[in-house]
Amino acid sequence: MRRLTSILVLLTAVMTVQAEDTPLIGNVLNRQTTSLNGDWHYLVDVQECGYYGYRREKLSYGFFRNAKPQQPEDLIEYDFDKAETMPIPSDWNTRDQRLFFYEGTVWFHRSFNYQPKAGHRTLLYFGAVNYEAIVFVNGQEAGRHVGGFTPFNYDVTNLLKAGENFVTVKVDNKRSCENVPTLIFDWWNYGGITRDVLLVDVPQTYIGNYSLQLDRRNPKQLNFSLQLSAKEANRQVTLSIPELKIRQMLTTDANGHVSTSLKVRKLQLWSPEVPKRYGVSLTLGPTDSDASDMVSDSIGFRTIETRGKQLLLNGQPIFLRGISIHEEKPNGGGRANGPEDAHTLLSWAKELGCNFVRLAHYPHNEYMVREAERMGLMVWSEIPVYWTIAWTDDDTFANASRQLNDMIRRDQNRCNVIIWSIANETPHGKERDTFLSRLSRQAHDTDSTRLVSMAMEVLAASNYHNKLQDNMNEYVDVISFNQYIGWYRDVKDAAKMTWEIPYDKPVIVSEFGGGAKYGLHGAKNQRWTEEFQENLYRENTAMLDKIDGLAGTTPWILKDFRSPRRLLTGVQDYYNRKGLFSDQGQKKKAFYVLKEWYEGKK
Ligand code: GCB
Repeated sequence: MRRLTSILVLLTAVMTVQAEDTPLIGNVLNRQTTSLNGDWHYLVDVQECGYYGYRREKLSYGFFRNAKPQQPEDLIEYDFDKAETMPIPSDWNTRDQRLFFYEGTVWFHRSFNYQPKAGHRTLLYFGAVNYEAIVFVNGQEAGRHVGGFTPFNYDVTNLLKAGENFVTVKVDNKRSCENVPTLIFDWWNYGGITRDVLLVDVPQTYIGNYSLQLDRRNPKQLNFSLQLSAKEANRQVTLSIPELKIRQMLTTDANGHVSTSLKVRKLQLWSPEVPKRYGVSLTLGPTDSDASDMVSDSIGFRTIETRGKQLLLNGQPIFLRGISIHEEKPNGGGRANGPEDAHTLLSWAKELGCNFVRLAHYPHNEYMVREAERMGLMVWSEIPVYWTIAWTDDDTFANASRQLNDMIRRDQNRCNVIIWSIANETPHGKERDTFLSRLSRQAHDTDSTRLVSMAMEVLAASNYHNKLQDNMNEYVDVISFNQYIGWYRDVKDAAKMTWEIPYDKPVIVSEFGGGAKYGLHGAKNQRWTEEFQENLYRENTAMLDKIDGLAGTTPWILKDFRSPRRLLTGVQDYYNRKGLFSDQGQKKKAFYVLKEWYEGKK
């Protein structure tokens, strides 16, 4: 017993070396990184006994200690080294058959060899973990994060040592009323470390994040700002864009911040037709010293604005030929990640004739946004404020607000992102309005160069007349709404419908569609057949043409996706079948209807 006590005292002392909560580093993919992707050991911990004792007290000697028996009689009831492995990033539901429906805690663990650079700092970065992550390095807590689709990082310099290290993550994807998303949502609650894990090597003070964008109103002016990781004054920052012959030296203020505006004369703007990006490099001096930092980027420039009911890209009216996409692998489901998945999904959107994608219903992985930018696809990016959130809960608001912030901070230099969406199909009410109007203000304050929208609902139509009425109209730049005529309502109604959107803003129909099982054929009134879906698309596109101010659509959805709400055996089998592609990537008949309609919108 005495031996145990002295070990505990020692461990508690070590525990006090806490890592700091670190602001999100920008452009992580172009930093000096070591990947921790690959095989991680995992343990499924249904009762969280690796974290809580039998009276639900928090253990100071939980699984994160990675303890090993020291004496033959020692009792330790777990061993990561003997546990099974799964590749990271991934989701446990499709990696382990036993975990297909599992919602709860899984521990992930790996060891790695690392030689920290003298005088440098190391960040531990996660692209996303769904839903709650508690991260430990060498047995000590580095930090915890809530929210399944945004990146986070910790400064783990003080927790690492030269040589063998280990990282342990407690991942918990239990749903709850107060979470964002909440208890009920129409997609699979894939659990796990679903995006990249990286060690980022940075100097003591480094380039934290930065923004380089075309001025909202003046296409001859670039606005630049940069924040160092520390409030260090008089550091020299050089911004260079060789192709534009720009080389600007700036000096940080007392907050470690620089900002400037630059006049540019001949600028090739980014557009879906010519997705031009410029090579940009940022240097923190003095160069050739250990204190220097360098980040390179590839940045495009464009303007996006509204004029009455028109949407203008680079000053010209544009129609958004879009499609909604869930972040699922192109063939067979499971969470998508990486450039190949992104390329395949986006190629399908291109084949459909799209110039726009709605990345629903949460921020997708960074590869998706970057690949879309490279391929000339504009993006709608959204946070999972979906259906009925706990509107009056302060923690819920803080969570949504943080997700919004981190989504914007990660992608603020991706010029293809034109719309930040703050919600999907939320119930009208004062408390919702307060919550969402705060989010809208936040999005505008954080980023003035993009538009804010949300997917609204048109409440039941009377006499075939649909009037959109939502108090949030004044807080958004673009009016978007979902409608399911032909699926949740008779398709024959489509031709009779009239639409009134009484706001002088552009309109996007952010969802419409219906389900079909690929390969199931029959009459056009037979539900679940490809013909039913084909006819629904015909009727809907004809109806949409009559909406005044229609500036784009993002039908629901590119590909069948997994959902626990879709239980019809033999047809749905836990897939929402509204895809234009099957879960295996086969095209359904409706694909061609939409493609043809989009042909006419060019
Ligand atoms: C909606 C939701 C979307 C669902 C879709 C459906 O309105 O926004 O998340 O998956 O309907 O299939 O019912």
